[in-house]
Amino acid sequence: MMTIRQEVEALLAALGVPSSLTTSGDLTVRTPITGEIIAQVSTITAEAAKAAIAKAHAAYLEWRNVPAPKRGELIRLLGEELRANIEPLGRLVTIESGKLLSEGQGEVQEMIDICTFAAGLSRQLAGLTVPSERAKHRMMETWHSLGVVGVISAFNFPVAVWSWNAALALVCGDAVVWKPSEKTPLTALATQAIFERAAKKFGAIPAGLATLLIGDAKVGEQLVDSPLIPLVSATGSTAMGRAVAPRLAARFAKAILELGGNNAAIVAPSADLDLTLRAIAFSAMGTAGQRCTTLRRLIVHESIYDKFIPQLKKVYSSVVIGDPGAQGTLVGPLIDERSYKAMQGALEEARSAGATITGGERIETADVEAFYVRPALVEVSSQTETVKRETFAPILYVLKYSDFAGALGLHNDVPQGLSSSIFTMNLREAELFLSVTGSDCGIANVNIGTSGAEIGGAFGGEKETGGGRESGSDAWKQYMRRATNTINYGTDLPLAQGVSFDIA
Ligand code: UN1
Repeated sequence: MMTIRQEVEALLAALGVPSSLTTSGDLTVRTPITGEIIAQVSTITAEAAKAAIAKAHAAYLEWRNVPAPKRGELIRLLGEELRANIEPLGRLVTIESGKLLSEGQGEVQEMIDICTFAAGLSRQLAGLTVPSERAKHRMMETWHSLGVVGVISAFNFPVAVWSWNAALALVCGDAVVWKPSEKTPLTALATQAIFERAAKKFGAIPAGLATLLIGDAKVGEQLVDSPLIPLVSATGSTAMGRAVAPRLAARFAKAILELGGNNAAIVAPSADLDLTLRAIAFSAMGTAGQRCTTLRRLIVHESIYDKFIPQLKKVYSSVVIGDPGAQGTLVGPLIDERSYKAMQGALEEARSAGATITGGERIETADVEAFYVRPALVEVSSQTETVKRETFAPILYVLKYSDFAGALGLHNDVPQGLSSSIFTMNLREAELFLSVTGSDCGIANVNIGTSGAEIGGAFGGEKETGGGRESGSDAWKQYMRRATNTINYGTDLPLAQGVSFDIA
């Protein structure tokens, strides 16, 4: 039987990552499945990162002259290459981040989908033509490429978040510099190898057009502070966003921030409880509670509480926890001990505030340093500071409501604003939830959970979630700069607003 390290070596070889990149180096990579060391990777110095950014900028200056539909061809080829590698890359995602096999493959599917989207988009980067108030004038807008886009990504979606940014940025004519989480450098190296194969099929691309920088926070700071990077897209905690955003603002750089979520679902009296149960199970326990879109708060009407919560407890106590690669497992490991401790700390706080807790205990694993936990259901009587904080672990706080306005009040009374759901068959409630006075989140759903968004929509949230939007809809506009052009094809020079300025 192959050890996990041998399997990783075989996967990296299949994905085209040279073994010299993963067998020696200062960064130790462990799998959360067993806690074993699976590779050693070299990190880059801040100085080398700076040089790489300059190279990416030079690549951008060339790439912006390539016609957009041609740039789209590179992304189409990237999608094809990803399609051919969905299994090994998906498996590597599972090993490095601990998510289920189907979730690992789903993540690669998300990459393929955004490539399809971006390839089509490369022929649709269109600006408006606007009626001019002046005779024989035409007014229009043109979208130009922006420059080098810095991408900072987190461990929980180690490759998809890069692809949302890179696929759009590259068709928009930008270059990309990527700093992945230090917990997931192998999937980043594999993605880079896949990109390079696509680039080779494409023909010549300027060196450094898509650059991977594996390193610590100092490398991230190079992206944040470089005058050559007009846009940084950063995914991670609100604390990270608080450090990054003011530095970007100080140099007038643009930011796409995708930070903490504290996503809630309202379960109304008319809800289809069977469907609701399945949706909640996936949103709250899927990916071991480590998605930014994970369901963290459940707001249940008092008339169905005593019927529904026991059903949910039953699911929580029977769900299979263990090796995410094994058939039947629904909950894999937490990423590391720090995450386990944060979970236990939050549960302890809730307990001392009088909460009733079901689950949350560590599942002991023989001989391995891994952190498997039973997802926790935490019944609370009010929204305490603990509930208002995002703990990146499978904790679902359960609150009771009596009237709809109260439920909406609880729903919005947290600092974060990423994703939200309502389970109801009542049209008025559903529409109110989606209206301006309803959910204050960037994502608001009816009769589906908070997690697992499709790439076609704009992805991101409000308040402390940071306000950024990635992926579908018109998110591409952030990766370009807009010029408004007015052309006079007449012989007169009428001024706007009827201003007169006659020099003769
Ligand atoms: C994240 O956790 O950072 O909607 C992204 C979802 C996924 C993306 C999550 N499509 O759950």
